[in-house]
Amino acid sequence: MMKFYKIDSSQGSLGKNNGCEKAPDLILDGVNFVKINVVKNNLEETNDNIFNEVDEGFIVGGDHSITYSCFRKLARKYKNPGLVIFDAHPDCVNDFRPPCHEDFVNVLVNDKIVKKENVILIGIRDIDPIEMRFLQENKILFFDDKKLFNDIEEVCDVIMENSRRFDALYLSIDIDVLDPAFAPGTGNLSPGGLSSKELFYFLRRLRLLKNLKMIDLVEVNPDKDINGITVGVAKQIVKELTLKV
Ligand SMILES: [Mn+2]
Repeated sequence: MMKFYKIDSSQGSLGKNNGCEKAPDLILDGVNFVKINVVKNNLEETNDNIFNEVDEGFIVGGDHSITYSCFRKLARKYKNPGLVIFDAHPDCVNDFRPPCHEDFVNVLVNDKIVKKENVILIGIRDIDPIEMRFLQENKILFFDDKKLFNDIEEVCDVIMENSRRFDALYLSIDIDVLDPAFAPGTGNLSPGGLSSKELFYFLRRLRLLKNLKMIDLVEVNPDKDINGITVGVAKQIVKELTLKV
């Protein structure tokens, strides 16, 4: 049985996705979970609590800054962990401390918590020039919308091959990787994303990997949702990834 963790914090979104702290209760409705101790107005202490209380399993946020502390925990246990991220944004604008939802990839790489060759970004399409420079300088493997559009199966083959190299795989899903038509309830909408069906295709293959140890799902915002579409797709993502095969 997969263990579930709930992190109801939007502090790391810097006010850009207030309301996403309400998502875990809705997404994990009817599921047993461990509740991480979130300290109001204190991102640093919240991050420490996440690091101390979280372990292998499925973590539902919350904003994307939670990945920083969750991945750190995995990196403490394994020598060669990898980080596969589905996101419209590369989340590596600054080296901001404590890391927020726009910077955590930058901080994980700079602090060598993750090897730069062990990071894979999928679905990025809203990229700051600073971020593009960071990705290129560090030779981070990424699949933007153009590369994805060519042949999604071939892209998935490459991701699977790379992911098998890691002794532990962390899979992070920012709901904004989906096109806003499929997930309108989030803080930073970016047109031209994956369809739900395309994301499920990736997840159905990735879930087969034996080294998959930790998963997170972030940035779902019930306050910005329309007819529960986004919460609905988030619930389906949890189902797809926890189905016994
Ligand atoms: Mn993100």
